[in-house]
Amino acid sequence: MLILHDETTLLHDTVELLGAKLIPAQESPARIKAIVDAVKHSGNHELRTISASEEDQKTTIALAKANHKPEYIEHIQNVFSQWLKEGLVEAHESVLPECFRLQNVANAKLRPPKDIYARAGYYAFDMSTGISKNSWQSIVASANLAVQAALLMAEAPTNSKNPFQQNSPKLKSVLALCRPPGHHCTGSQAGGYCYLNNIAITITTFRQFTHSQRLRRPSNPNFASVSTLKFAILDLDFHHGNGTQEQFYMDPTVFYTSIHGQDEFPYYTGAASEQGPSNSPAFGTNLNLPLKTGSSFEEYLAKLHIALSAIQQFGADHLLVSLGFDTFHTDPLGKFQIETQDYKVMAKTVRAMLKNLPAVILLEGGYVVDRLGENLLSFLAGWEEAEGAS
Ligand code: OKP
Ligand code: ZN
Repeated sequence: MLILHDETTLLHDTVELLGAKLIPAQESPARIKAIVDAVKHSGNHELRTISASEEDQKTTIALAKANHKPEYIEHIQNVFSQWLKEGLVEAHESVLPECFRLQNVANAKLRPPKDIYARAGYYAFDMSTGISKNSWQSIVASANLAVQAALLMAEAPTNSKNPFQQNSPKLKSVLALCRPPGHHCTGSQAGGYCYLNNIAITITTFRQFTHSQRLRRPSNPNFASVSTLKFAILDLDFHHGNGTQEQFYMDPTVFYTSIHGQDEFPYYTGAASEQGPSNSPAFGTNLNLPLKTGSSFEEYLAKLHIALSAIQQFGADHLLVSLGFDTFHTDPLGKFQIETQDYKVMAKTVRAMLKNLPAVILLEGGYVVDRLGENLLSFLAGWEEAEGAS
């Protein structure tokens, strides 16, 4: 498997609340280090360590604006230095919100508060999503991995600056080691360790690319089909990807399906009844498969078959996987009974049923740091076995 990594993703280093205590965030740089080490030692995969150029960063931010409000992006980028200047935070500390959006009957339209301290709460929905000195760099590097993964899969035209496309013209799958993850944040609120929705940015990249390709090469034989590209998102993280669901809820060209812990974080979404807007072409393009906490891998597989059949029926052009290893049986944030060897079966099942779909796999959660490497390798082994590739 081709695996994309950027060391800048390790810089983000924040804290979260555990009960009344502030602890180092479970979404730690050590997660990526553990995965990278395991991949290197396995020798079975092609690890590409990249670094986002200034131009890449600009492109990534521009693409992110299709999914996030500009003022939200500006806030995430600048809030730490603003707080530092005001003496609200020290260089080694993190911005954490305190007062959240408050709906009220008299004022339906919410506006960001003038108070710089309060604004952190306007642009977040929980206190697990701190912003440290270098968070922004990691957030952009993470999203850029998603962009580069899409560019690779989209087979950039020869006049593209994409340095990878020459090497891998028939790439079937790519994995991006995104950190921070992306599936919880919304268009204007960070949450659940997420700041930019990497999956949504991947889709925007595909669309943008096909758009420019159309302009450049109007005689492209795929001309008719590229304009109606369809995407299927399979969310395998333990938590419901509320942010991704929201980004595409009204969009009939994007199918979202998720298997996640019932009544778990983020608590207010993920019900099976959330199927898309009724009386709309997007109805039925959202499939939530909540699973009781404590469920076995057999119970998980039953849901997975439902998700995969639905994706087959939808008929997507691209598969996007939100991959989380917090479904692992000892995960501090997950509550399924899944073990290392099960990830091999899981991946093999997915790839066997969706064999010919070009796939972009993005890392989301997974918090048992010293088992992350072997769990990922197990997943990749199953995936490649089904793909029949090296
Ligand atoms: C992100 B992903 C402990 C609460 C943690 C946030 C969970 C985020 C999961 N302070 N709540 O989907 O793995
Ligand atoms: Zn998760």
